[in-house]
Amino acid sequence: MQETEKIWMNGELVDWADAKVHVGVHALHYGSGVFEGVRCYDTPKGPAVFRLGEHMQRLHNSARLLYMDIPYSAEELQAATNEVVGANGLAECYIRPIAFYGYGELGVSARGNPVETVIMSWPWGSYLGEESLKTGIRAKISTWQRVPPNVVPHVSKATGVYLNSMLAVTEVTNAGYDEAILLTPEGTVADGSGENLFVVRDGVIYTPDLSSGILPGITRDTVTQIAQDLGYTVIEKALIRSDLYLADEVFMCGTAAEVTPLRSVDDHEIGVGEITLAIQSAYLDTVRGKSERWSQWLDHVPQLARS
Ligand code: PPE
Repeated sequence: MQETEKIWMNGELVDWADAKVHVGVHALHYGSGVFEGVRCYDTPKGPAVFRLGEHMQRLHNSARLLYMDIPYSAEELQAATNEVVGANGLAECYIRPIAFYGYGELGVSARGNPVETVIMSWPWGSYLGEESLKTGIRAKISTWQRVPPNVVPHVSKATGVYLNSMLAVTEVTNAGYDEAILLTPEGTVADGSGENLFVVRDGVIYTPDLSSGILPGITRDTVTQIAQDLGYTVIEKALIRSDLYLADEVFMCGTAAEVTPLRSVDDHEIGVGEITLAIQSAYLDTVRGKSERWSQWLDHVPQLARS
């Protein structure tokens, strides 16, 4: 990870090297944190954070599912994001807000522990490699299933939930593939280790519905709106693995992964399709402020604004 100058920690900017916690923090032992992944892109009017309000609202929703009160409102966290991104002065960066149970009482119950709130930002290029955006990646279905809703609320972007993704991606990358796809215990398609998933068949776009063990992705919502605007029908429904093998196109999307084509799934060749590439190009134009149509999704960083 590429270091930057400042990190916003509990209300103030601290030097990168000083943003530390004690080894006794609750979250380290029990995975009791919630986080976000947000991107800031360079636009003609200067750097802008994409859908920042929605990300901070989701952070609060994630916390609520863990009975956690973040001591800063979504609006305060938006202002804090501008502060740290402005201080680091990068035109494009990845932003990682995280709130977690800190140091106080050790034991499974989180009661008695303060909630620590941190926002980091650093340069993070293509998640699955620069080439992957054009040529696509090779995905494999993991033998690990997505955590079901009555085991851990996967709707919460909680740190502990990511052990599930870590196992899946480790398994398939060890086997020589680029990314994992997880199925639910019922056998329907959930998502990637860090992305939502879309399938194209006969010109219609499908994506697993929100009851399929998925995170309600902000990019998933962006892609749906952009695709509909381009004239495509987007249907949310339960998908099974053969829907992936027989698809004309499959792609994954997420803040980090943006819109990445899957050129094969479990060695079934699919190839990179034109609907995927059209959506990818509209997505990248949107986040970089090249299309006025979606300018309401861009939060310009005041400190870095260009006229
Ligand atoms: N599903 C999962 C499991 C997931 O982790 C992400 C984001 C998404 C869907 C897409 O959500 P959204 O970013 O709102 O469109 N994964 C984040 C973290 C990746 C990581 O390796 O860390 C991200 O993309 O920032």
